[in-house]
Formats: sequence, C-alpha cells, structure tokens
Amino acid sequence: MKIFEKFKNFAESLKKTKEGLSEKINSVFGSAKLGTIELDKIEEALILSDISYQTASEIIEGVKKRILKFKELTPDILKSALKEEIYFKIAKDFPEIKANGEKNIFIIVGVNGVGKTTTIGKLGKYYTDRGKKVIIAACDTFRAAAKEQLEVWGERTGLEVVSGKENQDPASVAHDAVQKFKERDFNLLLIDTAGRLHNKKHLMEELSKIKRVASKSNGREPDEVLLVIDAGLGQNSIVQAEQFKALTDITGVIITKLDGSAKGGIIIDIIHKINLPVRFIGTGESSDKISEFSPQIFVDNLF
Ligand SMILES: Nc1nc2c(ncn2[C@@H]2O[C@H](COP(=O)(O)OP(=O)(O)O)[C@@H](O)[C@H]2O)c(=O)[nH]1
Ligand SMILES: [Mg+2]
Repeated sequence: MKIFEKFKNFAESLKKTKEGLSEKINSVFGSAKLGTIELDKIEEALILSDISYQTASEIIEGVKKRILKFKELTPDILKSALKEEIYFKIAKDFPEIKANGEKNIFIIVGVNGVGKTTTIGKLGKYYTDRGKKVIIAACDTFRAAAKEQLEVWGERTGLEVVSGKENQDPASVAHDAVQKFKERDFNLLLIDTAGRLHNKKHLMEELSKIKRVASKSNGREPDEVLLVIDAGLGQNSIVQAEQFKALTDITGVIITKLDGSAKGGIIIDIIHKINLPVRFIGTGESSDKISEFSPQIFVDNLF
C-alpha cells in the first residue's frame, strides 16, 4: 500500500500511454487463438506507441522465446510474456542516484521548454522534504524569464536561489552558488542551465565550464548530470538524448510531461537503447508532481 502511494502519480501519469497501447493491443488480445500474425500486429502497436523499431522487434523476439513452452496461446499468456520481456529490458542494475553524501551537486541539462526549471523546483522540494538543505543556481542567464521563474519556485518552496544578471556568464553564477554551497551547511546544489542545442559548440563549452567550477569546489566531478526530456516529443527525445550523450557525460534522465502524453514507450528506449537510468518522472506542473521511477510500476501500468 505504502509503495503504491509513493508511485501513485507515476501510475496515473501512464494513463494516456496505457490507453494508446491498450487500444492497439487489445484488438489483438481479443482473438481467442493467437499466432505469429498477432505477434506482428503487437510489434506494430509497440512501434506506433513510440518504441523504436529496433527495441520493438527485440521485445517480440524475446516474447517468442517466452511463449515457446505453451501449447496454446491465450491473451493472458501473451500479455504476461510481453510484460516480462519489457521488464527484463528496463530493470537494469544501475547505481543509485548520488544524493546521499554530505555535499552533492546536480547539473540539469536539456533543450528549451522540456521542463528543466520546473523540474529543479520540484526536485528542490522533493529533497527538502527528505531532510536535505537545498540551494539552486539559476545558470540559464540566456532566457530572461528563467531567473524569475526560479525565484518564484524558490519563494514557493522556501529554497535559496542564486541568480545573476541577464546574459551574465553562467559559469560565474555557478561560481557564486558553489561558494555559498561550500561555505554554508547546504547538502545539495541544483544547477539550472540554458538548453541551446542548436549551438552545440557553445553549449558544450558552457557545460564544461560549469562542470569545472563545480568540480573545483567539491574536489570531484558533479555527482549527477541529469538530462531532462519531454515525453510528448516521442522518438525525437531519443534523438536529443543521443545528442546530449555525445556532448557530455550524462548520468541519468528525467522524463517530464508524462501526464499529457501517450508516448511513455520512450522510457523503454532510454533505458534499453541509450543505456541511461531514468531517475524521475514529471507527472504534472505543480511542485509535488514528481515521482521516482519504478520498472515494476511502469510495466504493471502499460496494458
Ligand atoms: N503537464 C506537465 N507540464 C510540465 C511538466 N514539467 C514542466 N512542465 C511545463 O512545461 C513548460 C516548460 O517548462 P520549463 O521548466 O520552463 O522548461 P525549460 O525551458 O526546460 O526550463 C512549463 O509550462 C511547465 O509548467 C510536467 O511534468 N507535466
Ligand atoms: Mg528554464
């Protein structure tokens, strides 16, 4: 019961993905006797639900192996084989998120509009609720509104926000924030960034500069570089993840806007194909609409 409570928002936010998948898959499950033709249709349904072709065909190959031992195939057998196979693809043994030290630094990256600043506000609250003292660095100095947006979040959730002037060097804002983080008894520093992927060289320089500043103060690389992606962008998000991974060391992914999207299937690709852990799920716009990710809850709420 308690476990379910913790992931309640997550389960609810999978509603649209579930509806989309179920609609396509239930017609196949509807036939009393099932065979290989139905498996092809299920593969098609997976692809239509924003799972990549490659991953979808791997899932179906795995399902075929799982159902070999059954003489007659029923919808229930097929459904649980599908669930098991997807679970097997996403329940990887990633290390825990590094938020357990005295002092941890997270950098949040991602393209414009995916939900970075909102997610930082939510994470600030999430970790404050769990006893951490959190400080936020508003290093998106490119977008004028980003600073105000974070300050509003800060006021709302009682978090300290360090911000600079418009167009100030993001690394110098990071430097000021890191200074405060170091001198006072903060446990977690969350660094917001600007997401200009169309200017790759600039973005890469900006990120490595922020990383350098953060590394210097903590004596090690930032603990997490978390990529935020928008579930609504479907397979385009997978492309973004590949691009960011090529630019910098990403340690994990946060998927936002799952509440408004039927494209939850991308979660499977992020983990299986891109090989990154999904750390959190954004399930709405308000400060408590964030959930940890659970592979079990995910598959249980897919069909
Ligand atoms: N429905 C929903 N909206 C979200 C979520 N996360 C962010 N948003 C909205 O997405 C929009 C862009 O968010 P913002 O944090 O400014 O994106 P940024 O440019 O990456 O910093 C805002 O309107 C947010 O309220 C989410 O999990 N669910
Ligand atoms: Mg922002």
